[in-house]
Amino acid sequence: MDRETFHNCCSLVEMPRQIHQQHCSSHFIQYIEREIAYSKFFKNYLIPNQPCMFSKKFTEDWNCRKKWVTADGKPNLQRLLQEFDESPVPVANCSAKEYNSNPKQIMPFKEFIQYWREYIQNGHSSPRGCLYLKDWHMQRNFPEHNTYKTPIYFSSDWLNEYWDTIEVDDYRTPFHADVFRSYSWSANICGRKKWLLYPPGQEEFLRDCHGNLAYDVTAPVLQDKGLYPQFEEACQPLEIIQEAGEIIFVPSGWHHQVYNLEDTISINHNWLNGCNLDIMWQFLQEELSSVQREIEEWRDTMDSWHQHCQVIMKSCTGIDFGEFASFLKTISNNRMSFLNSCPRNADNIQDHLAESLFALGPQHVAFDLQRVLHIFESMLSNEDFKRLEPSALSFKPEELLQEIREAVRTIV
Ligand SMILES: O=C(O)CCC(=O)C(=O)O
Ligand SMILES: [Fe+2]
Repeated sequence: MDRETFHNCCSLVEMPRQIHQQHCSSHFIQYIEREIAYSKFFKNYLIPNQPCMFSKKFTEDWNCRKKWVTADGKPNLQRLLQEFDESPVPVANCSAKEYNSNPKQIMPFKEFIQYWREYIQNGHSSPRGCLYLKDWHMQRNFPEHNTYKTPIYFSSDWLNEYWDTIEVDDYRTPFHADVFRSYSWSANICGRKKWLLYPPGQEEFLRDCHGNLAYDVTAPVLQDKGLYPQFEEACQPLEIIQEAGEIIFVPSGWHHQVYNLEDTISINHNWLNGCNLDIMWQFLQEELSSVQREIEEWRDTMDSWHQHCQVIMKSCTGIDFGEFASFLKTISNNRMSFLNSCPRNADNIQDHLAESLFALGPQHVAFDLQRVLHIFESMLSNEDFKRLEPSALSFKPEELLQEIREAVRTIV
């Protein structure tokens, strides 16, 4: 990141961002034909939380694009079988609906490919329903396959784990926003998809009279005013066709529904960083409030009511306030270690992290620390955070806050 972008973006750090009621300002998605500077992507898409599409130039040297696709653009099932054979993979059944998603099972990759072959031969139907391979952490399990390379634009990735997933499907993904309100990028290895995208806030108009999100935003039932009282107020979604090789950037909190128009293989990745950390923190506070409303009636009869709210929140969203604090601690400690040591061999942090921080540059590290500091300050003044039992945290938040403040003071 360059100095100018850093200084412009740091003035945003203190500014409360209004992402919660965006309107459909344009019916077109910005198209990125060839390489642009990282700062440009940061300034024009990450910070303003705007979607864009990268051309197939950005994936043309990926191994999976060369090996997993036949000359006529179809999935190369033979080749995939050779590579993954008996590996267990998660498969969802999109003919069955459990709440707002589809039930999943684990099966050998081979068995899924056999199903898929039959499904294709049978004119895209099967007595077993419509199965699709989803959320498979392929890159994590087979790093030696060197399947693809994450573009630099998506490399400031604070979700410590690799959440690379690969999907093989030809159906519809129900209407949703991604986990923790993260960003996502999704590359089509082969096939085509249609995306319907709604800016953050529009989902409020797409709820039924009980407050549940629509499963399919194109279903005729949404016209029923009794069931979907606010549907008329929703804007038209951004409708995008994604071709083979293209990568879509889906910003934080943009709800989406996806159709596979052909037999498709795609690589999806969710990520978080200093640009959308405030959105995640806002989301976690809203999740906790909704749990609190849900069990309000027991508030006065239970001593550990607040602790229980945290437990329920963790089981619903996968994270509670204590873990969010640990997440921020890891991110800030890594950056402070990086700045304190010679960048090329920062011994306290993993090599690939040091490499990635080095590539993004010291201005980016400074930006990251400022953002963590800002959210940490907000968290420490949150009443529910103050109520956490000391045992919920593995460190003293005030001490860490001082350390980060000191680090930021020395670099700005
Ligand atoms: O490609 C798809 O089916 C969409 C996947 C998606 O939106 C997700 O996994 O969050
Ligand atoms: Fe998604």
